[in-house]
Amino acid sequence: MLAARSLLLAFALLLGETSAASCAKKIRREWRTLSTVEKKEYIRAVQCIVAKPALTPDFENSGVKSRYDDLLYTHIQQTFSIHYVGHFLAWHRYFVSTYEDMLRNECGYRGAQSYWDWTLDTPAAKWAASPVFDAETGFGGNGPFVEGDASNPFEVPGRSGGGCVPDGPFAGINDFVHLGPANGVTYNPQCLKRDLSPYFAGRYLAVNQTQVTLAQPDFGWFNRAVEGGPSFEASGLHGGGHYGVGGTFGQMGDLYASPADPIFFLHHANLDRVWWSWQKLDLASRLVDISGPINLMDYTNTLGGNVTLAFPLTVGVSAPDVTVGDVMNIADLGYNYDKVYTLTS
Ligand SMILES: *[C@@H]1O[C@H](CO)[C@@H](O)[C@H](O)[C@H]1NC(C)=O
Ligand SMILES: *[C@@H]1O[C@H](CO)[C@@H](O)[C@H](O)[C@H]1NC(C)=O
Ligand SMILES: [Cu+2]
Repeated sequence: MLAARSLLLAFALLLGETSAASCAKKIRREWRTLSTVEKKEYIRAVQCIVAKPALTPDFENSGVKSRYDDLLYTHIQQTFSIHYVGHFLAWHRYFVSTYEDMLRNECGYRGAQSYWDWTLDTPAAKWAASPVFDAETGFGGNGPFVEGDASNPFEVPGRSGGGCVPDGPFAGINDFVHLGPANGVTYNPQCLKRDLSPYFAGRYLAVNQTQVTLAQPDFGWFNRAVEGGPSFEASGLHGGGHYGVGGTFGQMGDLYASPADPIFFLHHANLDRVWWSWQKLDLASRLVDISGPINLMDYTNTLGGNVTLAFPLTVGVSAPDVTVGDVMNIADLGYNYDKVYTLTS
């Protein structure tokens, strides 16, 4: 009798906990603070999304094979309308949140999207040893060195790899990536490649760069600090992560096809966290502060006006269309961060 009662009690507690957990806000945490079990569970969910059939309607020789490709495809298709524009951060916030929901709703993942605080992996000498690149509890590491060409304008300074990722959960899969490079959307099987640049990461992802970014007075300047300019020299935090991981030959260095590397989502979660950190410095006004070009790099508004809260965002087949205003507050997207950056001086 006693045993039966305590069993019932245990069951009631379990039920209570389950329903509380499913409506509680998702708390995003830094990759290295997850337990080994949590890391493996995240990777399992990524592999599940990579294996699920696509929802994008089929087209001639389509490379869009999986739910993962649905997201990669919409990013490729929209490349020049979602970068170097006022809604860059808003679009990528919604994109990462959509991925987080897919991992949870379609693959049974119970955690939140994880972020990668790359400041912890600088200076340059520490970069390649980041826990994110761990073969057992991360995403695998650098590819073997591939000779470059110093006269190539896309030769990323300090690049050190370029070949297929040799270890970790995505190694040895010759068709891990189906789309790209660049704007290619027909089936093109490729391995996952990395071309780490410790130099680049050390220069653009250290705490000093985060501080310069957080110190910007309004959204327009903040956004430009995050995105940087179109040259390696003018990079900001965004380029720091992309070229620090992808270099010249890795998918992360490809403006179109960068979401092909699952690390993309941890990098962009941290950029989102930088934005949220900046918003929290003056939340009431920064929940509605948005500006910046509608057209690529039209910072002087000669081709069009500024992006507003009413500006539409789409991530294709994976989630409903929304507006910039719908994603200004991360509470409305059902997640939060365990920690934010603070402005130290
Ligand atoms: C931050 O520090 C790095 C490494 O010393 C340096 O290369 C970079 O220029 C600095 N950036 C800023 C914005 O001060
Ligand atoms: C766009 O927004 C910026 C920053 O708020 C402002 O300086 C600029 O005048 C605006 N441009 C137009 C065309 O309204
Ligand atoms: Cu992007």
